Amino acid sequence: MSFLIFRFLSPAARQLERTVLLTGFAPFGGEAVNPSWEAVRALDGKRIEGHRVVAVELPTEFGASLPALRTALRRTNPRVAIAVGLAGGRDGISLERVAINVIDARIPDNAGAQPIDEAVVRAGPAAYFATLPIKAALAALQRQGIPAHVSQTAGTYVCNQVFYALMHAARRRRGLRAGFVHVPYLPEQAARHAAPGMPLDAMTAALETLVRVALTSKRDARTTAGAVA
Ligand code: PCA
Repeated sequence: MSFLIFRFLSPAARQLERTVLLTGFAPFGGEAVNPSWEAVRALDGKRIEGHRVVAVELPTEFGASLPALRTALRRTNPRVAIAVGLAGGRDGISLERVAINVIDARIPDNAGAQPIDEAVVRAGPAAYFATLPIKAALAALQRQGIPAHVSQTAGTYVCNQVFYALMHAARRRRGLRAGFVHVPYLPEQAARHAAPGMPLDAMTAALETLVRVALTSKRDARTTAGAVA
């Protein structure tokens, strides 16, 4: 469908266009920027494997992030949905494997809320696995020379909450592949924190690769990316 025709379609007809939803987060914890949103925003409107990328910024708030996520899912009805957040201090791209049904906030969110040991979904299962082909994505990123690893925890803050809620919603959406990616600090943030960093264009390239792999690989690769401890 050409872009021109697309512009004149009703919202319902637009949903027929195949889309990929990417979300990033607003800055939090005293940082001026959140690289997750900067990287996702750079891909907004891009076509990848015949799908249009829609980028949405989520508030870094326990309360407001979930309605924003649900609205974005309803509006875009995506084939692939990847939520992205900042994990300052980590080295490289973290392909998250598992979302857990717990919130334990180390710092208050942007609205001042600091829930401790609460469920994301009351009576929900303890955890969900990402349905993205994370091993195939890892191999593709390694071929591209972008540092990446499979992570066994997305933490217990707003990112894990959104990841869990995304997977909870995905179980009722057939054909949707979903998951979560943490990105490290940008170089200027990394310098301030004496921590690892990554240039924005490498993050954006990594996300584009992940979307491409998610849209094209039927099954995940069978290679180990496990951890002993
Ligand atoms: N990182 C935080 C929340 C928002 C973000 O970008 C997290 O890892 O929970």
